[in-house]
Amino acid sequence: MPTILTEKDYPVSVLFDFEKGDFSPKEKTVERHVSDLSMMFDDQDAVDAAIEQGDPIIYEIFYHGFETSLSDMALGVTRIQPGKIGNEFYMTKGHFHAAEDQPEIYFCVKGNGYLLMEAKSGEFRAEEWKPGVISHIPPMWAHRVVNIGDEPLVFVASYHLAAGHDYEPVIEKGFQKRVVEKNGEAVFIENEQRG
Ligand code: S6P
Ligand code: ZN
Repeated sequence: MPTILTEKDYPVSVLFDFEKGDFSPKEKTVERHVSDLSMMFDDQDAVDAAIEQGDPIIYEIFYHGFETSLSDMALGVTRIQPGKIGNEFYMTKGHFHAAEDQPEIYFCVKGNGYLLMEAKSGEFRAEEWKPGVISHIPPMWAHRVVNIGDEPLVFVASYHLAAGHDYEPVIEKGFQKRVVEKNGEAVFIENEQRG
């Protein structure tokens, strides 16, 4: 174990902006547009139309790695825009962690929606989200967030970089349920991809 501090072993703080749902300084920003999630939505005609109309941003992720000599605790803030593809609400791609023993903490700071979680063994959970809800995602659960509101939904994530991402199972089969608008309400419907 090293006992001498190196340059990266010193404390770091960043400032969160509650209005914007962003923080600074950050190391990296990733934008996900409709075209990055094209296979995730049910209505492929609506996907094509949205891409033709300028391929809008569905969400952005702001990152800070906080890597030290001995640890890799990371901060990710995700800001999901309000909107739908067809009648399906904007959402994150969703993923399992590549390292099966890695959990994560999500903290909803702005907006309304759902955290969907699904285990490979078939269990499904949906947590209703409003500002202030903090959710623990245990290892082995895929996780996706859906924005059902009229404003951006913003959440803070804390996880280890070693967790990694496994998107393949979600690309292939989606989650068990989709969140769609029906008569002005957000409702859950079965994902027909599951057959
Ligand atoms: C990382 C963490 C989040 C997501 C982000 C975007 O483990 O769960 O930072 O990466 O919310 O979601 P996705 O599914 O596109 O990676
Ligand atoms: Zn994750």
